Amino acid sequence: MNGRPEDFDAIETREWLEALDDVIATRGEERARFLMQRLQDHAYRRTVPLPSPTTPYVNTIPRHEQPPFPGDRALERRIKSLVRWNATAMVVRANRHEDGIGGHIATYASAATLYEVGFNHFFRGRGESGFAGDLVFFQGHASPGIYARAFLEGRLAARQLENFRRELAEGGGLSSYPHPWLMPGFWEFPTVSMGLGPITAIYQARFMKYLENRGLLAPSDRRVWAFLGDGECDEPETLGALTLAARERLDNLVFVVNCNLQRLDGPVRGNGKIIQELEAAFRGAGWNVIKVIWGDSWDPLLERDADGWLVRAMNETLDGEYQKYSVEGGAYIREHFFGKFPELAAMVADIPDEQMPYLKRGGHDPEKVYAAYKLAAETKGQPTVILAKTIKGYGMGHAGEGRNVTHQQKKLNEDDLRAFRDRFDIPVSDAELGEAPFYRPAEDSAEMRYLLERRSALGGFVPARRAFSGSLATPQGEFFAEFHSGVDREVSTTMAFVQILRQLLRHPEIGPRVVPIVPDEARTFGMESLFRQHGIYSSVGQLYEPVDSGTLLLYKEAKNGQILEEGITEAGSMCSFTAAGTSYANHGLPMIPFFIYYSMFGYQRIGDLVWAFGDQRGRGFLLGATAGRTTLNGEGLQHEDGHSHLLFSVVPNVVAYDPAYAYEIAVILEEGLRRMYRDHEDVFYYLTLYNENYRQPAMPEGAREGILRGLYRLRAAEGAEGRPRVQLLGSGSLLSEALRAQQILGERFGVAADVWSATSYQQLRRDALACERWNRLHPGAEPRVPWVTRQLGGAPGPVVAVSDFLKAVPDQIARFVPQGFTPLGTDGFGRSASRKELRRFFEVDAEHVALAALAELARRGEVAPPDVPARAIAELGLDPDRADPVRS
Ligand SMILES: Cc1ncc(C[n+]2csc(CCOP(=O)(O)OP(=O)(O)O)c2C)c(N)n1
Ligand SMILES: [Mg+2]
Repeated sequence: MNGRPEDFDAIETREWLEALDDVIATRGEERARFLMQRLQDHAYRRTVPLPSPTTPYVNTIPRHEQPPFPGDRALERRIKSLVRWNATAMVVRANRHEDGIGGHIATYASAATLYEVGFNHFFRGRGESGFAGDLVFFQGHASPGIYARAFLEGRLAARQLENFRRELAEGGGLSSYPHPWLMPGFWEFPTVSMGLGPITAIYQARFMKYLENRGLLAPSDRRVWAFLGDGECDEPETLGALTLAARERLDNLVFVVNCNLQRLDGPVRGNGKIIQELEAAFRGAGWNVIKVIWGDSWDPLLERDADGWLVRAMNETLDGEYQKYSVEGGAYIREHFFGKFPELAAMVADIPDEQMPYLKRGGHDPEKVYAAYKLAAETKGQPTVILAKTIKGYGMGHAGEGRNVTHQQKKLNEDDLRAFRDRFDIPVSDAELGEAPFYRPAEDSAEMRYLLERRSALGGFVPARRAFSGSLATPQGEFFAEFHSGVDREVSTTMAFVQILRQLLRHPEIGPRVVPIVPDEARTFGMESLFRQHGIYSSVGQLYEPVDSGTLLLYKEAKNGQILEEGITEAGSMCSFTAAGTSYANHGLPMIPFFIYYSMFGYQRIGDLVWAFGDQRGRGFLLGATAGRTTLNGEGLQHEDGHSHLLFSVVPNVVAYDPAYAYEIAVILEEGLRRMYRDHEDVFYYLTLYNENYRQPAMPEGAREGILRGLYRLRAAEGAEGRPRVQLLGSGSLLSEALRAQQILGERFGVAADVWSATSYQQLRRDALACERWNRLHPGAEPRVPWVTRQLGGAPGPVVAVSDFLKAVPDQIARFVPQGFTPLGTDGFGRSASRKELRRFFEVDAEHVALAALAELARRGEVAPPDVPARAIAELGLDPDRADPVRS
């Protein structure tokens, strides 16, 4: 195990070790460390492979360095037992109410001590301001324990516990997992999608330092605690940002990994050792690693282990074997663990079999856990991970302790409950036992007073979510006027957006609250000039002279830099967006993040983080730049985004726009700022931005409402009288193709076309569905008419819509357009080609728009079928036998 070679000369080994002991004793630890480092360097130069990145499989903190435990062990055990009981009863009762409703007992059962030590001694509440305290990320599946504690604290009623996982039951219930959307006064961080909690926690800790370094938040010793599972560590997000945490010296961050050696199906590393593997990963990334493997009953054995037999057995035993020990009796442990070496067997000869199982694991020993937390809290300049070894389903006995099926065990029979009650000494009588009743001691009992006193000393209950109620004076009217008047030069919507962002950054009140976030793409979007002016945030400032120091566009890093230039990590950037977008709730400090990225690498790549952002009521603007399947010249299949609008349409509180012009962007941003930062709406915005340059016209009179609702008439047909008529809808860059089609139709086919800007099919559809629902539920009342129907219903002729997205995007409104609807879009894989070629290939250019309009008119007999469409195909140079782009 651990690639450890055999010791074939024990005497020589002992001499080396004694020499080191001697140095420690006479010259101190510092000198010993120096010698070890020299030895290591020397070995490296002699090409001796470096020693393993792991330390022995024992606690990082030896007993003699353990601080005294400041709490009342007996009372804390009692409280913990009651929490265990209520958590279990809650899950068991829920499943009696409704079979299959689910819930988890085993996760919390393994983590109870890890949480209780935190609750009694470390987690700081929000304090009087309501916005201080620690940010604690709870493992999603441990929620029953967190609810059970809140019940003891008097924050949740028995009725709510009764309705665990039945939120729609009368009197309200409790959500399965941490969801701020569902329990906004309680949960702060959605963690249940594995991996999102840990990576978000890292960026929350980093953002706290950012706020402090920018002078927006007073420096404090507030901490971020993230509790996660050992199985969860297989998610790439969990370990993906570890180096950032170390690089940023996030000593305000503590990870606690509950290493119960199991995940859902079975062992996490049956053939290996998850704690050692994680130790290597975290240590290699630069974290302070604290292993809490063994409980105090092992200490005397370890202290007698002068020749290292015990540690060797610990090192060599696999997790699969450790799991087996947790379900087998003492005789088995004696034979298979202590029986590995005769010297080891001799050490435990006087321990009877029945005592063996009480050789506890470290994560179940409050003193060991306390020591680890204290050391973590005192560590400077580094984040800390605590790797705590536990048993999954601890206390569940035959019903599940340490078994592979334990994760999903949610039904305990009376015998199981009795064993549980007896083990944890719960005052529930035999007669009541079958009911699995909740139990809360009297208000003036010693345990209740202790529990409440501890929480009050630590600043209040955890978790508790608050939302800042003050408003930001967001800019309105005048501020945006300059963007309404059009631009004479040809510019892209990306450039227009950056111009608005620049002005927002200069705004006296909200400027400092703006947080531009970009994953290594600022030059692509023309944002590099912001570097010099606003600085790129760096916790250490700039320690080198930048290569471009003499230029205007210098790459300036600064300790108070405002821009979060995240490097190539959309997931990390999304986490920064999350930290900034929830700052109003976590710190009482509303921040305005603008996360601008390559739209293809947005939802498609990090959709689950976007979903979680919605859940936690985050606020801010996501900007999918270089949008469109055809507008992005040359980049091809993996870069050309033709579907993010479909993906974003699924998030209930996102407001998504596909604007074409600078003034549309200005109107949308003004409204977004108002809704989120003045009126506290829990929404966030997604806007697509394009890189095609064209003239930005002035805003037409009265367009504002339509821009926001998703559709307005941009240019009416001229000389429509007596001619066939069509309605053309265009979005984003492709609005210009609709305008060109208007011209083609008028000049070459005698057809009059009105052109509309469709800024948001998502908003149009939501409004239409809301009207439809209301009408269904109010049969006698005056029916409500959706905006889209009000706009297009009376407009003459068929409707053709074109966008740089899948046909399914405009198709969202088809049902609400009475006169028929033809969507054109970019279904299919992108191609490396020019804009013009791509638009022809995907059949979204003006010529195809014109053809679609004529085909629809011909079908209705308003132009001569089949002559007119056939003439269009021939005259406009369209190839009818070209392969369908969706299949080629
Ligand atoms: C992304 C994601 N995939 C799968 C799941 C389903 N799931 C829930 S808990 C679990 C096992 C968790 O194991 P571990 O992280 O070791 O936590 P433990 O319960 O053992 O403490 C799985 C697979 C999930 N919640 N999220
Ligand atoms: Mg686990």
